[in-house]
Amino acid sequence: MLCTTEKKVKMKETKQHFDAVVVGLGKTGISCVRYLLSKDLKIAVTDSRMDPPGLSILKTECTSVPVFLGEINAEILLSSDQIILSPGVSLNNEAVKQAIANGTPIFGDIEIFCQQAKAPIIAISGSNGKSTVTTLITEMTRQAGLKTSVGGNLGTPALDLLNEDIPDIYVLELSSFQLETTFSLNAHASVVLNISSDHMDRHTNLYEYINVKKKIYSGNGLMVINKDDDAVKAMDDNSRQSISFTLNRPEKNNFGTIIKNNEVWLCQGDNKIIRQDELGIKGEHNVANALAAIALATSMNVPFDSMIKTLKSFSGLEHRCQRVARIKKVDWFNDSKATNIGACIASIKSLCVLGKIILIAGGDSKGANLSSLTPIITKYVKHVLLLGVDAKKIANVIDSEVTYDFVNDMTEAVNTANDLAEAGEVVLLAPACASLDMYESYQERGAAFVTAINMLEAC
Ligand code: UMA
Ligand code: ADP
Repeated sequence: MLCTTEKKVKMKETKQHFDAVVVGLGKTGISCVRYLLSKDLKIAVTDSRMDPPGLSILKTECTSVPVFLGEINAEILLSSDQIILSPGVSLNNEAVKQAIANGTPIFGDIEIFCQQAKAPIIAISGSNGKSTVTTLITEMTRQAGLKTSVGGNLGTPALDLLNEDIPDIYVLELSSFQLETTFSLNAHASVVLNISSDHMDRHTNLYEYINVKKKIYSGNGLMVINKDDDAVKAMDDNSRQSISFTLNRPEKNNFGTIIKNNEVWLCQGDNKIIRQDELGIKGEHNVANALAAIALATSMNVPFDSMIKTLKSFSGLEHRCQRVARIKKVDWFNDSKATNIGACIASIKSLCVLGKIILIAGGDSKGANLSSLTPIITKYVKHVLLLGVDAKKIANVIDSEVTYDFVNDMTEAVNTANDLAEAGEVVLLAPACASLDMYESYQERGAAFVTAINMLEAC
């Protein structure tokens, strides 16, 4: 059931009254509209954009639904029994704040999903690695013969999953924005992979961001805890069933790594599972991701054979530390999805073994404190090419011994990197920032990088 339909709101001047108002007309908004209409509810939609992405679908599929565009319409929010908020809209939006003050229930699509789901949920959050772990656990469970439905922040809006046959398991990638408006999650197993400063333009401070992430552990399911991350470790609850992973030697029954005869093994306690060099995904951060996925998979009794097959065959998602070219003995890597400092640092750390790095960075830093980039850039980066709105902010944290240039666009970044790079070096796009100041998405930014490289190769 949706939240209470008890009318907490006296209708204001507007003559309309709605059972629910959907705020935001992106992917989530459209999935909410479809779901609510299937329940015969009288709904409206509002979006601050004049031409939101879901408008044409709404106009063709749901002609009877009134839409209020150009601002989030406070009057409409106050004329509704409940508000379904898209993840892209902040709880600090003025109209939303008025509705909260008015006592109108506000929640997101994941809340509705949690109330309706009829199969166990595995829930994944964290600043970095969510999509990688979500994909790994999905593949592992499918490899073991389970019927797995996957969605959330990764792509398919959660409510769309309810249109499919009931699976054995739902795997949900959940962002802090989605967790903020979720109250009934009781996952079979869940994990916060790590915490790094991100989305500081939406959350008041890191403490608030951490507390929102912690909501993924609500309920009484298995807590999977990253012992190497202090903020996550502090979320552990002794009264609950929990299992940990670490890049160090693990405690009995928990997951970690051990070195035997110069080989690094991923293991449970002392039991070896797979050698690090057999993993399809590379870099230390991906060892942590693999261990997290293994820990989650054990909660569904997935046999180690199925996990190992997946870990060998899965070589990573597009735009995540992907080698896209090798030109004159220089390797070019696309990590456009490195949209915060934690991801950028992980990326540099995993590629520095190949050679000195020419880093392409910049975009919208989302209010993050970038100072932790300084030592890693000093140690491993030869030159930085900076673009986007926060280019200067990054320049301010680069030590004087590392050189940098500002560039206007990706083509200029790639051309300059090509002039500077010498054999044995690496050119890495790992922006530490979101792409939305210059591109539609991180995918479009990654594609622009690859296109510019292809132009080089063609010359
Ligand atoms: N927006 C407005 N006005 C509005 C509503 C939205 O300007 O009235 C803006 C938002 O500020 C945002 C953009 O529109 O920049 C998209 O917001 P949305 O809520 O409409 O997004 P959806 O299309 O519904 O997509 C959302 C997730 N987007 C966000 O959280 C911003 C998608 O995650 C997710 O795949 C999808 O739901 C399905 O669950 C994307 C994302 O960038 C990949 N997530 C962030 C991240 O990974 O860092 C959290
Ligand atoms: P998310 O969905 O959380 O953005 P992804 O799996 O898409 O995470 O990975 C995005 C980027 O984050 C990767 O390209 C890599 O640079 C970095 N990354 C992935 N896993 C980790 C991790 N466990 N710790 C730190 N950085 C990571």
